[in-house]
Amino acid sequence: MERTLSIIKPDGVEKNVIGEIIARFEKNGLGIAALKMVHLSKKEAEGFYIVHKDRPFYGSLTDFMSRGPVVLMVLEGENAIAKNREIMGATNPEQAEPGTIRKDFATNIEENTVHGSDSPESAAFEIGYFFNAFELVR
Ligand code: IDP
Ligand code: MG
Repeated sequence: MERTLSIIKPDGVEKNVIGEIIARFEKNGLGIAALKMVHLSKKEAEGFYIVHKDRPFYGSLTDFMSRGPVVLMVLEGENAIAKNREIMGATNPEQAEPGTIRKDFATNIEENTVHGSDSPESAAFEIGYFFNAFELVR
């Protein structure tokens, strides 16, 4: 069993596809261990994406991530980190495989609908950034 952090980004919430996205995780064998909807502040988005602080898109990415509500989830299952990344598709929706969330819903490389942790280390940091032990309900 492995856990990963998933975010339905502001564009996904705006497009009204929260249910469709969650259904894709469940149909692919990932369970939900924690879930909440929040509106991140600019500072909270900056802290979450601190690894990208020197990238040219950091300012615009954190503006985007704080412009409206997001859905935060901890997904769990076998190989949850890799499985989630596969279901999400490539960062740039133009390069994403057919049938992936980003291919089907993303607007562009920045507004790409979902986030998923990329390693056990980032999953541990990202889950701890948003959830405490009491909120991990299984
Ligand atoms: P990932 O979300 O597929 O792991 P990362 O390279 O970790 O991709 O980038 C984090 C997020 O930053 C992306 O999901 C996307 O929202 C945004 N991003 C990545 N590359 C670019 C870019 O070249 N221009 C604008 N935004 C970008
Ligand atoms: Mg990443």
